Order: sequence, then C-alpha cells, then structure tokens
Amino acid sequence: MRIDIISIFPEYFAPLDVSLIGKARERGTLDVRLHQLRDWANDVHRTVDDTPYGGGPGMVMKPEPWGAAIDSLLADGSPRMVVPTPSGRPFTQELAQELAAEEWLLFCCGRYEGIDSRVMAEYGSRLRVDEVSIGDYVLAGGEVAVLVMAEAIGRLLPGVLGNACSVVDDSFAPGAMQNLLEGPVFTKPPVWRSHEVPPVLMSGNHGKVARWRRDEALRRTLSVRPELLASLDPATLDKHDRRLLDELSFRVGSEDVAN
Ligand code: 6GU
Repeated sequence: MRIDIISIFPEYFAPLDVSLIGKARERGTLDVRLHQLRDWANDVHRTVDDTPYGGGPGMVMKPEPWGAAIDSLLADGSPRMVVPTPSGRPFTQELAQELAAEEWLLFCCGRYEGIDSRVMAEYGSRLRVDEVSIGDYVLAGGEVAVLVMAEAIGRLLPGVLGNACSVVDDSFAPGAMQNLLEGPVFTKPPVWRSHEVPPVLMSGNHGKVARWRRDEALRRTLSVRPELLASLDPATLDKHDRRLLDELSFRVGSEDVAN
C-alpha cells in the first residue's frame, strides 16, 4: 500500500519509522511519502492560511497550495483521499478495514479552522474523498489523527502483524467477539504482589477458558460501554450470556440499561 501525507508539519510523522509500521515500510509492504504543503505556497513567506470569509476566529487553509500539492500527486493516478477533521464521519474499525483494502491513500492534514471547503468539492468530483474524525474531542490539527489512522490501517495489511489471529480477536473486529470489549489478560508469574491469576486460565480447560473470557467481556462492556451491549444483535447471545446479563440486571433486546 502507498500512503501520501500532506502537512505543514511532516516531522509529526517520525513515529511511522518505528515498530510494526516502521518494519512494514522497511519491507516495502507500506510505502509512506511525506510532503510539506508549504512547498506549494506561491509567496516568499510560504503562506498557507488566511482569514475566514464571513468572519469568526482563527484562520482557514487557502485552497491554492492544496490544489497544487494534490495535483502534483495525481500525475501518478487516483488515490483515495482522507481529510482528518473533527466534523468528519467517525473512524471505526470497519472504515479501517475498508481503507486497508485500498492500494493508495492520500491524507490531507488541515491545521487552524480547517481547509477551504472548495478543495474537498474539487477533488470529491474526481476521487473518493472522506472527511474523517477519530473521536468527539478537538485536536489542534489532523496530524495526530492521521498517525492513529495509519497505525490502525497499517496493522491490517497482510504480513504486518506477527499473528494473523490477533486481528480477528480485536474488540471491534466485525466477527469473533462482535461489539464486545476484551476482558483482562494475564501472564506469568501466577502470583504478583499477592494478586492471583484467575485459576480457570491455568486449568487447561479450553471450553471453560472461552466461557470465562466471554463472561469477562460481557461484564467489561456493560461496565464501560453499555451502549455497545444495547446495540448488540440479541441473536448473538447464547443462554449463558443471557443468564449472566440477567444477573447483572441488563435487559436483553431493550435500549434500557438498568444499572
Ligand atoms: Cl481527524 N482532526 C482534528 N483536528 N481534531 C479531531 C479529529 C481530527 N478527530 C477528532 N478530533
């Protein structure tokens, strides 16, 4: 996969040199190319922003440098374009999987109050363009959001994770433990500062281990993300699940979270 990133702070992306993503780049699985937006500014000060039409606080990124920067890349073909913004559609595991299937992604990082909207209109008629948010909070710019998305996408590429199963087991991977958070995990030693590992995990009984893990996933999800449980398809709950949730006063098949 090729990923191009246009930003006024390409130094922000140094973390992409390390760990799983860094290794994928060394192997050639991932080809990341960073671009300085100011290289396409047309004045001596390399200006990329200006005051917003209609007034208001802050600055807006000018369309011309963006147009020149993006056009220069389109000589190579048609990437899928992603624009990080707190007003975008939510970045989810499902969107990460969709983007991981693309051959070429282009991330356009806005700063200030955002990029002049005509840039998205212009390329939206030629490319697939998504404005994407990584959560309900406001960052100073899109760079960190792109790091988040690049890592979530990069680890899904074939051969990037050591263990292909770890992708399937993810809390939000459509499949396996659908829409449940993963419960606690343990490793050696069996006792640490008087905290014991749950004996069932050392029992060697794979059926019991699987059941315990599912119970813990249900408990944890109810405790920290009850809305995920409420949105769960009741058909995916077996009789053990229903008994546990009943004990926890959660009513299956209702939006009502009774605790
Ligand atoms: Cl993608 N950008 C910015 N600036 N803030 C955000 C965001 C993106 N997602 C959540 N907050």
